[in-house]
Amino acid sequence: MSTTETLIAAAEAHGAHNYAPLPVVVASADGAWMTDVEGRRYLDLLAGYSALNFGHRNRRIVEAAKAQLERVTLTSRAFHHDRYAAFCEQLAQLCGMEMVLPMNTGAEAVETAVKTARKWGYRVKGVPAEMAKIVVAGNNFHGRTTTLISFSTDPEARADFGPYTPGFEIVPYGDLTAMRSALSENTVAVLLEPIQGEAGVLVPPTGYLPAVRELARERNVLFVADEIQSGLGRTGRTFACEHEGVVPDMYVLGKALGGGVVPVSAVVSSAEVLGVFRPGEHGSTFGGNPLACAVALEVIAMLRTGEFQDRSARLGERLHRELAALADGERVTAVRGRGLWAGVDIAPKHGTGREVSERLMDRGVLVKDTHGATIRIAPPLVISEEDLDWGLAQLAAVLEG
Ligand code: IF1
Repeated sequence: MSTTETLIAAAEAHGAHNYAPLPVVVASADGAWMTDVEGRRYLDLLAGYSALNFGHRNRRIVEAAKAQLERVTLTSRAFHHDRYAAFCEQLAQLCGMEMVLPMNTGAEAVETAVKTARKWGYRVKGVPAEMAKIVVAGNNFHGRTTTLISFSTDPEARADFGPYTPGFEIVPYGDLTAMRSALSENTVAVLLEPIQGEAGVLVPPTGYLPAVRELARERNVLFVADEIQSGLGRTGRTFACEHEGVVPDMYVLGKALGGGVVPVSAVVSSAEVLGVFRPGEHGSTFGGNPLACAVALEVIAMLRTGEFQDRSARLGERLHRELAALADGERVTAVRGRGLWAGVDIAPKHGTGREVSERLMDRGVLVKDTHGATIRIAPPLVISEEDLDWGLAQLAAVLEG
């Protein structure tokens, strides 16, 4: 057996089978490239679902992490530490908001948003006890906790994990009429991905997000934007909401905030909204730890210059131009996305998204399929034009015959 086969067999023997990874075993990575245990190189066109926006082992981020590793890594929130204030202040500023509540994973941050909205509903809006409702969209992906899968519409994510958390109403994504009629006196929040990732990089109809923004304002409902995947440069702006001039009441951030090094997530909002918390009401052992703050501070500093957003916009145009050329119905049937982010529907005669992903892997390109026919492309924002072109040429070659 090859090293790859041996390691995969061992992983399957002792690791739960909650994933079906492509049969590649990565040993090292740098920038937009990964190297497997056999020494083969692969162009990473997934970037850890946007967790690696700045590339693998980004120099600045690794240096920031190393420096912090030599000072202090964890204090717990029982004590203050000297990176916390700067992290909160600078993240709030990047978001144009006032307050930050740090957590670790995306799912924890969405859970935090749910708790924040409910508490705000009871304490500020005046919703009767236990009556708070949150409106969400069909085909959403917000994470895998029991509450978050309670309002998933994906049977794989949901089945056999009940009983489910009540208090959520699901409306079709992009349907303003449905959204309007779902809002009631007891609605505390609308929770949306401004572009739905797992659903296949679904961009809502133009005008939908601004209309929901306005509706939420009129009805005294919090507009919560899950920008865990879409935020922090991926779409060519700091936030996907910006493309339509929308400012939500709350951003939920994760993935790239940790620079591809450590899990860092956060809820960012106004002092009125995040001000609802009192000591003991919410938290996390690792949330806002010194190492996480040091890494995130470097990420924030990098985003402040706008260079990664610009790069994503510029390379994104190139990506979408080249994908549009493949979208002749014979090779690709549809392309969606913004910036360096695309959902590509493969014509049925070329097999499933998974099969195309495997053929791309054989050519040294790594992507991930979703929903049968779709592959999603989300390269590190640091990818070079030449590498991007080469990766897309491999896709074109796979879709030849
Ligand atoms: C996996 C998907 C992508 C997210 C949004 C919250 C979370 C995610 C908008 C939770 C996480 C991940 C999870 C990852 C695969 C990936 C994913 F296919 F599952 F949907 F990117 F498209 N909000 N998305 O996209 O964040 O708790 O994972 O940190 O393997 O489950 P998390």
